[in-house]
Amino acid sequence: MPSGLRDNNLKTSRHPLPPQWTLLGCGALGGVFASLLTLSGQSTRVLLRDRHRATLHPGIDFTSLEGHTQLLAIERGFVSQPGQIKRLLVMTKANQVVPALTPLVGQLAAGIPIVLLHNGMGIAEQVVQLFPHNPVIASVTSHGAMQSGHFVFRHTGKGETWLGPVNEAAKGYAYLADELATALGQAGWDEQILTRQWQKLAINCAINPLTALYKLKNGELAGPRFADALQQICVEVADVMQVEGQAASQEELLRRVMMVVEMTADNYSSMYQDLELGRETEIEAITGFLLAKAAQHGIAVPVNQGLYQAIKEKQ
Ligand code: KPL
Repeated sequence: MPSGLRDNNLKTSRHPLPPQWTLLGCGALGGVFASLLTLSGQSTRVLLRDRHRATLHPGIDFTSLEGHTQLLAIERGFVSQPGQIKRLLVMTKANQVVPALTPLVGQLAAGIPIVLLHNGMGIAEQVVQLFPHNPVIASVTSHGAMQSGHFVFRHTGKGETWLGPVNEAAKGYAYLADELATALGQAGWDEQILTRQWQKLAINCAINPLTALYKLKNGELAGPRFADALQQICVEVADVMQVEGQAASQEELLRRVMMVVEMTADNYSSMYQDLELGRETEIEAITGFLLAKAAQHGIAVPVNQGLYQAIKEKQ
């Protein structure tokens, strides 16, 4: 179908077996991933909180990167009656991961993989404590997504997605990346996922607080006005990464940040959107995590500290 056209025929698929993917959290990125998985033929269900039981669910209104809008029938379930889960993809905000997963303690058979996809760090370790018998997998993505209404999602940027093991039980689950790749175009498995998490943390420390505080699109961080701040943020993150055993140069981090600024120039960061909508931001899991690590090692991170404080005051 040519771009910009709307296809109003509800796409349905009947799967007698439990869905391959159960998604917990259906915000902008969760909605886009659910849509892409469904379109790739992988049966997908979104698990919602029980307070959404009364809300209408006509399906997902999904607009692709090419501007093609269609209605997708996606099964929904509720956390109190999760049904059979084969693999769980958790796409809530960082601060919601543990509260959203807690009702599922005792409901997931040992061996069912839990894939975590959120900004920030420090959450996966808590999930391992909650689910000691399940493979826990961390992931990072640079796909862009927007939500413009109830179950209305737009894919705004094609990016990379990487998965890797958090605990021993998760080794050997690389095939999950292959399955996601068929939906996302690319997805890889990396045993050193921690390094990629740190690199993504640097990007989020740089882009999210600045765009949220100054009410800017990501692309507006390019140019001289924010050059010093971005550089300083990367110097501080690189300092902490080094003592955490992660090889990192501030030039490399800054190069990655500027690449994302350019690639997502037209997007509003998630922290900008959260502040605008009066929602709790992910500042604790992003800059808060960096500050906690810096404090443990006695490293000064004044620029990140200032941004953290400023976001906390606003939210
Ligand atoms: O992850 C993001 C976010 O907004 O949370 C970036 C990479 C900054 C893209 O907007």
